[in-house]
Amino acid sequence: ASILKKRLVELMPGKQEALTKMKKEHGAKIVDKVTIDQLIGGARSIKSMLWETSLLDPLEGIRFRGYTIPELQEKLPGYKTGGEPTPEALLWLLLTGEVPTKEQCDALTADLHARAKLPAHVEPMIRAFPKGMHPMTQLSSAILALQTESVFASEYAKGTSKKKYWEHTYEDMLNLIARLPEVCAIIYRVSYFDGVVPKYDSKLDYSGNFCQMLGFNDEAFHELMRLYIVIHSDHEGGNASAHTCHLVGSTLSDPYLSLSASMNALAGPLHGLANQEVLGWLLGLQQTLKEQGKEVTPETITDFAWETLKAGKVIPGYGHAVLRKTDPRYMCQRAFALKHLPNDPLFKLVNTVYEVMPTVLTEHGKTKNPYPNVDSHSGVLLKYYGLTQYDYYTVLFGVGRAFGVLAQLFWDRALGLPLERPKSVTSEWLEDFIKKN
Ligand code: CMX
Repeated sequence: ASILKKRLVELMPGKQEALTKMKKEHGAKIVDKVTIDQLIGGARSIKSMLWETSLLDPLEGIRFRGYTIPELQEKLPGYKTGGEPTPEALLWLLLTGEVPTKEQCDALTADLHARAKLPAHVEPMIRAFPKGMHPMTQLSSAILALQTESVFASEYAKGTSKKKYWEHTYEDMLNLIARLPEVCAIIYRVSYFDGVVPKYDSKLDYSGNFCQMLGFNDEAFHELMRLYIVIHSDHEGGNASAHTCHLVGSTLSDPYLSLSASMNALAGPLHGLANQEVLGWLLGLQQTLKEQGKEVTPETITDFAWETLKAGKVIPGYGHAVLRKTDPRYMCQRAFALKHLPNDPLFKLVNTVYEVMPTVLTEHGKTKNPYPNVDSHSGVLLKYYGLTQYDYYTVLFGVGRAFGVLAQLFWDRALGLPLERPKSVTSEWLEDFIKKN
């Protein structure tokens, strides 16, 4: 077995026992209450789910296994010394809670490369999709098509024991993560180019190979991709893509079925699709002002933002269901831009938007959080390096998100978490409840 699997085998009994003990000794303790507002309002902030890999604080932002993004950048091994943390290092951390050594990361890279070969039917299927099918639809469908290889599904059909679920999930998780780069590269090269995909290069790390298969050989872009995958991986359990994977997986649907469902949630404009919407909004802003013969200034941006709001639309990339301050995922992308592309005009535009938008949204008076989220910044960085096809951006978010939700799915099965089944009520039930209370 791989060194990662061995480490997990060592860690699992302790975690399982601790959870059983906690349930036995403290199971009846009350951690939260639910108001009617929350019941109608999308269950906002009700604590009702176990999620081990990360935790989100409304003001501080995300911590992965206790570490902030700057701490990950400092502590996790990079591809080169001092570089951005690698997704392999992050996966190790998410799964074990421990910071890996460079050797452990390299072993995981090699393991992923060894698992990367696609089953023969997947590439022809992607190539047969109609032109113009959204890349997220292609991604979700391709993940479903990969499901023919699910170890979990085939072992379950053979009658495997509950005690082995974690192991089958582990195999599916790594196979699936390993196969995403080629799937996504085929989607990209077929959707926007001649369909020729550069050869898989197992001498590179996960992100480096992924970038070169997409057609990008600039090492700075590879560094961006490492950081991009890491920061998009996990954002605790309640967001729609994470929760979907957890919910679908709780029926013992295998990791392929669960991740495909998760990607469908990510494809919504209020969630992951916002990153393509942001770039569309910025380019629309530039174009409109150009047509009107106006300069891009704080005043003209403010006017354009009000037009969007008055048209009954949201400002993409701003607001958040949990966060109440600027997203640290935005800040780390900003720091990357300041280091690598300080003079890029679109980066400057993003900065000016950041200067004015919180005031506009505060005046608008609806959103609880007038600050930018992760999606506000990612497109500008990708575009700078030549990845200009913005309806592809959410696919990259999806690759990142797979690392987080699958790591948690592993623990869902390792801890034997049950079928998820919250209680719903009708409005008549609520009216009756109100009369009595
Ligand atoms: N522009 C305009 N209005 C906004 C807004 C924005 N950026 N953010 C929130 N609002 C509005 C909401 O639409 C809501 O209006 P109604 O009362 O008319 O329905 C009101 O403010 C209150 O919303 P909220 O409690 O502040 O925010 P929610 O928790 O309901 O929603 C989110 C959170 C992210 C969906 C919302 O802020 C939004 O639509 N933002 C724009 C889309 C976006 O950037 N999504 C990406 C989020 C990150 C990710 O998942 O990738």
